[in-house]
Amino acid sequence: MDTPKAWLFDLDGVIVETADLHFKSWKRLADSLDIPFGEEENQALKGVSRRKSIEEILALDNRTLPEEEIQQLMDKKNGWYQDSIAELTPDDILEGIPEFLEELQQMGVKLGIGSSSKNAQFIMDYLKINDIFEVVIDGTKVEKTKPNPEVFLKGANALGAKPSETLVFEDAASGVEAALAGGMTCVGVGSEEHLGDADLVISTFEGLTPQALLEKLEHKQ
Ligand code: B16
Ligand code: MG
Repeated sequence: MDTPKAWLFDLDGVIVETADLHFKSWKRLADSLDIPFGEEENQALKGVSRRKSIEEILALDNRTLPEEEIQQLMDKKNGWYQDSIAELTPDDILEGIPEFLEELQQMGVKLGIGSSSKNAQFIMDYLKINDIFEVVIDGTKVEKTKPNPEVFLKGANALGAKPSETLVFEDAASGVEAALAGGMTCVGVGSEEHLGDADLVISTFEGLTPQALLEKLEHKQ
């Protein structure tokens, strides 16, 4: 394929392994509510907003709670989660990502973040990656969570690219769905089992160059 003009990266699970930190905090909350919750149930929470996540957890046990209690539970989970991300350092950036981003910078393409998280800016500060990305669209800037394409459409637009000129990297099925619904090409980062709808699935960025990735995509299309 032609070199995309805009390269949009999901944050949690693509740039840094915060997906596991989200899981641990949700698991702690679910345990406190006596709601059975494991890795498989957690898949449905990846990429979606905090609000949608708590709704999914309560639905596992057909629970309904007053709005005030829902807010308290979200705040509790976010407190635990914020404590865990405060430990992040640039060493936590996933294998191969620094090299991959450096090559993209040398190629002169546009780079952006498309995340559902309202904590994205904190995480980017801890990882010291603010200067790399021209545009950050996160959970504070969208109304509709993934799988709605809003986050990526806003990202592409802010980078001056059409959806067809944009490549998205995502670790969540909801995010892959969002990118495809927005008319973009999507690379899934993770397993074929969960991300099979993506145009291409990679398990890691380690040892991968942008050129090699584009060749892989070319063979798939
Ligand atoms: P917060 P991403 C998403 O980030 C996470 O994948 C998802 O698990 C989380 O619920 C969501 O952010 C909201 O996060 O509670 O920090 O606002 O993968 O889109 O970068
Ligand atoms: Mg993610």
